[in-house]
Amino acid sequence: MQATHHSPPQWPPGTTVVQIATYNESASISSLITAIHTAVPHAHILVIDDNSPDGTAQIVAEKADKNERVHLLLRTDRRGLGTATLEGIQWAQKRAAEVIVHLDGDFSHNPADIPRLIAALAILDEMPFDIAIGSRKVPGGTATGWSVKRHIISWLVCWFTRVVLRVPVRDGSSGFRALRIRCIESINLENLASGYAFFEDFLWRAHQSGARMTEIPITFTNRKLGESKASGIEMLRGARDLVRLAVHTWFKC
Ligand SMILES: Nc1nc2c(ncn2[C@@H]2O[C@H](COP(=O)(O)OP(=O)(O)OP(=O)(O)O)[C@@H](O)[C@H]2O)c(=O)[nH]1
Ligand SMILES: [Mg+2]
Repeated sequence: MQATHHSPPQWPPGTTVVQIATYNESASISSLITAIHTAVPHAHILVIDDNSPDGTAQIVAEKADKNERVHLLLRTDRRGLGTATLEGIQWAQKRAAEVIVHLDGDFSHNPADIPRLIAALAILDEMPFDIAIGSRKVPGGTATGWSVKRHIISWLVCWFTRVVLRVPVRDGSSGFRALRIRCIESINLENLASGYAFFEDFLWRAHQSGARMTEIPITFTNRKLGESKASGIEMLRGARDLVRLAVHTWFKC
């Protein structure tokens, strides 16, 4: 099985790519792909898998063989949610996609919400939005099934992003977003956080480059299948990356 790197086709204007970074999501990936295509039938779906030992990539490859709108980007030499998400964005950019949506591979994000996120980008006024965030922290948004500890960590990270990093959104750590590809061209993508802090780092850079952001309420459901990859060590790495960003924000170094 090979990643599809060579001579990418150019898609027609208006193409949407929905991407999912996966590591050991074999329990949910097949039904998630089906649910995404039910919500957005014309979208291409890209799964970026880091050679999961549980065979997630094989499941996706079988679906991709049968459906030209399903794609697998298999990475065999590296790991990381941040770098996987970034590679997915760049993969779609090379194919001239217009909108990218990314979401988790464990059904915590409801694929039925994707059309609302895309619609938020399409609102026509003088300056349409570049990024629509599926937000748990605006009225109507929520996270279900979380422990008190998880709520506190999430609150702290979002507070830090809004107040210390000065990114004017309430749910800066949401991994459920729709992005207009055009705005990515003006964002500096070098040395983005490679792990879970990718999402805050990306928004921070987007804000610096003048991207317009909106938040759409969603219900986040704690994973029911598979296991979390958000280990203690990943959380610590994320915290370190956020502190680095804060130093940069306040001291410009
Ligand atoms: N490609 C890739 N995907 C990853 C990696 N780590 C996590 N993911 C995926 O990133 C998404 C979010 O990871 P989760 O483990 O669900 O993290 P979380 O939502 O903070 O934690 P839970 O609420 O416990 O599920 C899932 O689709 C994971 O499979 C990685 O190293 N590489
Ligand atoms: Mg999850």
